[in-house]
Amino acid sequence: RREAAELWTALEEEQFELHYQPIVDLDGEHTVGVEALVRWNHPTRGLLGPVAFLDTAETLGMLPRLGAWILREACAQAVGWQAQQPGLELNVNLSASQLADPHLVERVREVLDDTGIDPALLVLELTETVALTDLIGSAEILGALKKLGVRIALDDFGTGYSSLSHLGALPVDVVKIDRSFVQAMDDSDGATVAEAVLQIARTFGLAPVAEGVEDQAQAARLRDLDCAQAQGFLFARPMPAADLGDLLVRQN
Ligand code: G
Ligand code: G
Ligand code: MN
Ligand code: NA
Repeated sequence: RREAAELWTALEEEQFELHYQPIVDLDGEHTVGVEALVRWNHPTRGLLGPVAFLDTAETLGMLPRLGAWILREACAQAVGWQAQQPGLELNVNLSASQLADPHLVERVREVLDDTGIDPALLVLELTETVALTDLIGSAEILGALKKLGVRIALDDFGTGYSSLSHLGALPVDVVKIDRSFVQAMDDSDGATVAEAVLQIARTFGLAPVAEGVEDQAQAARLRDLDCAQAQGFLFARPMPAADLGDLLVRQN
């Protein structure tokens, strides 16, 4: 109960902040996009990751509001970076309750209008378990979001029960290949599974982004499998906005 009160205060007093993790093209290892990842700058416990508070916030009904703040903050930040690096993409995670929020499309439209971000450069990430819980409802909402010009990514791809028929029913553009597949690539059975997951993505015309790439061997295998984009500690960890800004200046 104390944490509940603290979380509401955190929202009022804007104790949340966003870190950003680069998404790179595997050819040149250039940053082509960033994923916004929320942190709680707790007054006494320091900087907390989403695992420490996001489920509680969701249960308390704080997302959609927190989610709307995250989207607005990330878009405003990205517009600045895009002035330096045109075409830089921004990925923002959506939670289950945001997808269930009847005002979601309106909220996203407002943020697009207010920040002036090019919708084509915004990618909204949904975990496949969330997207597939209510397939018909999801397809409708994702369709409405896509009419705004944004793109949709299925996060943690391959870990849910994404039967192929379900995948075909959702208007999705990108799949984030779950890091469990990337890390399993170290042995030959795992590599075969990763290849199959990438093949499924291609069959549906979806652009794959490999997650959790931690070493050069994994990156090399992904290049061999024609995976164009990746994210992971090998390239960069999630970092504060100022550091990401420095990284972009160095690379441009
Ligand atoms: O680095 P990391 O610990 O930031 O993220 C852990 C998990 O929290 C990931 O599964 C990620 O998708 C989720 N997450 C991080 N930031 C956000 C956010 O802004 N909104 C939602 N809904 N989930 C997030
Ligand atoms: O939204 P999602 O579940 O994909 O969030 C990304 C999460 O993965 C964040 O918690 C981020 O810190 C974490 N992450 C990013 N790169 C790596 C990596 O190379 N290895 C591991 N173990 N985790 C990573
Ligand atoms: Mn994600
Ligand atoms: Na993920």
